[in-house]
Amino acid sequence: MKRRNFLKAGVTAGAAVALLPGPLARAATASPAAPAQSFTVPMSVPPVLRPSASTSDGLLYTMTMAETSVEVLPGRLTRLRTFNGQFPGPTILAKRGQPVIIRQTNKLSVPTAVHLHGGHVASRDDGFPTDTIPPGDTRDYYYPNAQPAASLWYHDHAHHQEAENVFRGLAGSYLLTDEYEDQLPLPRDEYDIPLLIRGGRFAPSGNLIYDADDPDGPDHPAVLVNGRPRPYFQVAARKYRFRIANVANHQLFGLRLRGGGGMVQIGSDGGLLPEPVDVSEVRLSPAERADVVIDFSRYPLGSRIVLENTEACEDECPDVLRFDVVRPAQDTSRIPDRFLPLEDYGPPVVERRFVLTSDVRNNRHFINGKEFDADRIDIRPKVGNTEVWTIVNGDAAHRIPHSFHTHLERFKVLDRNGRRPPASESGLKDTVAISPGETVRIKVRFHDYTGRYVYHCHIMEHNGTGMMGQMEIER
Ligand SMILES: [Cu+2]
Repeated sequence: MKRRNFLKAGVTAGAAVALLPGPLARAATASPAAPAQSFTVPMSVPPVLRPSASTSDGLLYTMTMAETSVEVLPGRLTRLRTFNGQFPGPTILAKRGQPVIIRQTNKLSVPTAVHLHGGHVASRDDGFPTDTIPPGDTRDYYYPNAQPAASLWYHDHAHHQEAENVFRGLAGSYLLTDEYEDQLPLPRDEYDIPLLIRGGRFAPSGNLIYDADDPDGPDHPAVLVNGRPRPYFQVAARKYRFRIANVANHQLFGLRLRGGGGMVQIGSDGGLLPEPVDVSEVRLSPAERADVVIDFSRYPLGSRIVLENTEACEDECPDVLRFDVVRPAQDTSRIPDRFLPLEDYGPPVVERRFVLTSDVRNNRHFINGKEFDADRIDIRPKVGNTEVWTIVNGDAAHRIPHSFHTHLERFKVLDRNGRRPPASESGLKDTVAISPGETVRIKVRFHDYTGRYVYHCHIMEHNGTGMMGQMEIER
């Protein structure tokens, strides 16, 4: 039987999945471990990596990609592909104007390519899918950090290998700040926490079951936050900033505080929004990020507040994380009324159209009818030009969502099906959800770098099987 991907449609069509044969039966024979009970383990915060040297080119960080056994489920070890033995990888805290070099050594048995997602970096440092680090080799990636503050993340991007590499652990946070953000009275330090959210299916042994058709599982048997299953997190009764990232291969998350309770979204993929937005739910397609502030001072001490996933509700929406309000705290943080206006990209001089389609039977994915070919340049944008891209999800019939990501440059979302996007999409972005049948227009500007970069669907199994294009930016 050919590899099939229709279960991905189950992300939005949960009920229909149960009627489908094949992969579901295989999932059953694989005997996945019963979902862990919610809230039995504390959430961990990925440790911040210290630089190993300060060089004239920038701060040098050292990472090794290797197989490591890590306790993910309580009391069991999971064999993972890790950065520095950690799952998720260590957090990099970077400052605008202070370049970073990450020296990556690949001790895995598969090639890797490290991509700084949302990073404005030279082509040679972008982790081009075929520009890989062979097993045993070391490579330096140079990140100039010349862009505004943003919650970025790094992950593997080796062509055909990225989906499994990321599923097995190769992802981490890269939080870039700048002088403007640094002087804002937002929650900081131990009150500024990354939340990397994804699914995972585990065998009774504790090992992850990777199924290219359906890596997160049709029934989302485990949701991992910072590498732990449905953990609890003890918080003080004050404001926190959470850098939420959907690092799943294909799963969508709609994150909401059960029982109501608002959040304030202050940022998205490309940095701070023009102004904060009150939200009751944060919807994230794969690779999208949202910075939100939650004020726990409105809850009495002892309160337990569940963050739930509205994308997979039956009687109740599944648990993701529980915040336990355990101690009082001083709080001098504040959310400003507004942040900076977005850069003016000016009028577009080029318009392009990208239609995303799938051959479900053969698990092939296309942009404008073509599969990715590293030897073919699809578009040649010019430095200094602003372009409007119309992106069409042509998979309405299969009910397959897509998540469109541009490397190098951040874009503005102009409209969805001709309508203004929600305020949560009012900032600069690098990834945008495109629901089945939807048409989204974005405006992108090519500022400076020339060379080859990719743009693709960030559902890992889609870009790995064709839904990716190559641009060569020219002067
Ligand atoms: Cu896709």
